[in-house]
Amino acid sequence: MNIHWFPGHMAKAMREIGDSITLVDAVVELLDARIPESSRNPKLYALAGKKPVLVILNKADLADPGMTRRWEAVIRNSGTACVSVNSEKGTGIGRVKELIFQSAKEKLDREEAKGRNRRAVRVMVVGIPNVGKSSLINRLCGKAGAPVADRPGVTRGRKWIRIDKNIELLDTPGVLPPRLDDRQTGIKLAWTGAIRDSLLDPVQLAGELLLFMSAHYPDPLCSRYGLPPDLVRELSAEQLLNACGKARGCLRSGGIIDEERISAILLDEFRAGRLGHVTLDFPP
Ligand SMILES: Nc1nc2c(ncn2[C@@H]2O[C@H](COP(=O)(O)OP(=O)(O)OP(=O)(O)O)[C@@H](O)[C@H]2O)c(=O)[nH]1
Ligand SMILES: [Mg+2]
Repeated sequence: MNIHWFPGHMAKAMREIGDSITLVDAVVELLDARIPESSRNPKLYALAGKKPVLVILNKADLADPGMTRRWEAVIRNSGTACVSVNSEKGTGIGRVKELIFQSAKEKLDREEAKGRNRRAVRVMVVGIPNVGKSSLINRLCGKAGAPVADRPGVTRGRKWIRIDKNIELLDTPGVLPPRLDDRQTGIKLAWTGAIRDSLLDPVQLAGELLLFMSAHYPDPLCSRYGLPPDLVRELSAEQLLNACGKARGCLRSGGIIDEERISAILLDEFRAGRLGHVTLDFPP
């Protein structure tokens, strides 16, 4: 299973983010709460330089709540502000605004002490494809979000959106290239929908997902597909796929399991959270 991210795309994406970072006070890095390690791009910190990076764990509704608490602690202990949210429903958005405001408060206080007018904190949102950047931006804006007049010095027509009197947001989110350097990372990105299925073999993906689920989250899998809880850990990927296929009636003529169909169903159900609250990256 090989996944390629073209080096040219990578360089261009990083350059675009680098250009925008010079315009903001802080960067909001959106991670997928199910894969806080696999969805982060360590190169971002070099680009951000001394600017604060705030980590938001999005899609927390799909992740294992106990694991999310542990990840928040790990990230905070590393000196980075962190909060978990559900950008689809809007849960946790108030806390995001507080963190953004806090991140640059000292800098703005210093500017004001030097006699400059008080201004809003400027931020941009970055994250891998499909992590929920647009959803978060929409939630932050709510109804109050209104475009801010073009600011002198902002080239290439980039617009600012006023979130409230304290925060302005650069309207274009930065799409960070996902890290595909290691196979396990690539698979987790595919399971969560960050990279397109067409790049990978869905039957292999679903089979490996079943092995992961049976090892770490057997209960929701067993209850949904009627698998035997005492035996599920012993089953191979193929046996698990077959059992799930049978449970769903995914059969071809002759009673052979339709592996493509059950694989697509399993991946869809996982992504929609129907296989339970699952975290794929374990905190150190
Ligand atoms: N369950 C859940 N789904 C979410 C959440 N946030 C976003 N989504 C869903 O995730 C999908 C991608 O969301 P977007 O906001 O379009 O993600 P994006 O990062 O802007 O994606 P690109 O622009 O394609 O890179 C959509 O189907 C959203 O409804 C969340 O907190 N929980
Ligand atoms: Mg988007």
